[in-house]
Amino acid sequence: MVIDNYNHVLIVGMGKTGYSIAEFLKNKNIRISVYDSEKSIHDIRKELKGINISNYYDGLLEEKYLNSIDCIAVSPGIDLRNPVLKKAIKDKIPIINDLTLFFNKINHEKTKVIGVTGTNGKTTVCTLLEYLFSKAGYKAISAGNIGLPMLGIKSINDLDFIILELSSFQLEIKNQLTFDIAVILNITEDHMDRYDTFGDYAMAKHSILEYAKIKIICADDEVMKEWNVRDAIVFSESIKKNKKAYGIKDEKNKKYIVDHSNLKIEITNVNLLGRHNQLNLMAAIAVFKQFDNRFDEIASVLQRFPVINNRLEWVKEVNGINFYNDSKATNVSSAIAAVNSFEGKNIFLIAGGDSKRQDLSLFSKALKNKVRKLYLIGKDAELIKNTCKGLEVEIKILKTIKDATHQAFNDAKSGDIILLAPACASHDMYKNYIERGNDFKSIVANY
Ligand code: UMA
Ligand code: ADP
Repeated sequence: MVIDNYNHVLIVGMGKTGYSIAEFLKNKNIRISVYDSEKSIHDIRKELKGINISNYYDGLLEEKYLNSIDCIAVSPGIDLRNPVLKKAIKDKIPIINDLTLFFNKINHEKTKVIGVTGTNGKTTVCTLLEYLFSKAGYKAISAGNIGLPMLGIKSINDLDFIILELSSFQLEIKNQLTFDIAVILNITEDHMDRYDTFGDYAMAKHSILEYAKIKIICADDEVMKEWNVRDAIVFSESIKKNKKAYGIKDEKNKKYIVDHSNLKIEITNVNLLGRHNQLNLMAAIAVFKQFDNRFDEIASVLQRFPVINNRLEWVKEVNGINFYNDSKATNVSSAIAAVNSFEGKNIFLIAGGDSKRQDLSLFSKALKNKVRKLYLIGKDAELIKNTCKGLEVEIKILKTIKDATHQAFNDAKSGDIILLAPACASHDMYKNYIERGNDFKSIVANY
């Protein structure tokens, strides 16, 4: 796909991605029109800072906006099931995204591109990789779903590594993506409000592997097991016979990441809690090892890697009760991973929000014998309560996180854990999961 062959591009969605696409196209002698359902022309003009725009559209996306358009560039927030986009696909108007354009821009000889996807753990692994590469003396940056639009990376061809965090929304556009390494961490249910079936969601993730030079996947993942990916490097909680496998080894009360060569990296005292984070660490090590073998240094670098905000983040200990903020647990599987990280402890769990059409029965099953009390908030509190009826624990519905936290603090005793791991999106009560986490932290700060 060569963008210069097109005359008139319609950018759909003017958030971070839309602006970065306009910036990318501005000097290419291509007409640009823009659409955003919410934003006014005035707002968009202010952000575009003098970029020449042919037409501004808002409200509902209409077929007439496609007159004279020969390419549509969509933002990840745009649902491709929109009737106008479906019609455009039928009429063979190419639909591209920032990833398509990114591969137009990158000099692959100089800069290696690592793509990381999965339902959970993307930000953790991308941040970890950027940290590892940087500490090892490389120029590396992570971008994409993590927050910095990939087209916004500065001095792109000076970099040794670009680590792209990719959501299913970014991968669902057909692209011939030649990643130097593609990683899929796991595939469990999420974003079911954007997909007709779980299979559609999984296939979006699968597309990262199609043209990748090296593939790294989790051997324990039920969905990926079915795919029989050939020639993949795998990581797993148990050590596999496979020569290309990374596993965990327990030895004299210490924990190591090992492979079938001489690799042995101690991870006993890393700051990242839980078995899910051991998988994340393995994925990052498996990537790093493709380029660098200095593992003695890396082991000590790993020990210093800090917990990322809102991801199983320890907040405070009060009267022997420890508070953890996992506001980024926006789906069932990440909340389950959080609960499983405190084996043998009494957990007082705060959950709820918008459950995004997920299958909540898995959540209920996973909490059995682990959670002492469940405090539910938000839009789907009642729905979750009904699903968790069989749990035989006390379930309370509260209006706010503040009420839920106070209640949990009343109920918990020294040695217990109060955990915010909502299993749901936050937008029914907050702007995003960060605000939700900050709210929780500020409540706990007052204890
Ligand atoms: N809009 C429409 N019509 C719609 C939907 C949105 O016009 O039907 C407009 C909105 O009014 C808004 C703009 O589109 O002005 C927003 O576009 P966007 O939702 O694509 O958001 P961006 O600001 O471009 O941010 C996107 C990612 N957002 C989503 O995937 C929803 C960001 O991931 C990403 O960091 C950013 O690109 C840079 O690459 C966020 C996210 O929530 C953090 N991702 C999901 C997740 O992690 O679960 C996938
Ligand atoms: P993403 O960028 O994919 O959303 P994050 O690293 O931000 O991933 O983590 C999102 C949530 O998932 C957090 O609650 C975190 O504790 C949890 N998590 C991280 N890695 C995993 C994993 N491998 N499996 C399950 N949950 C995970």
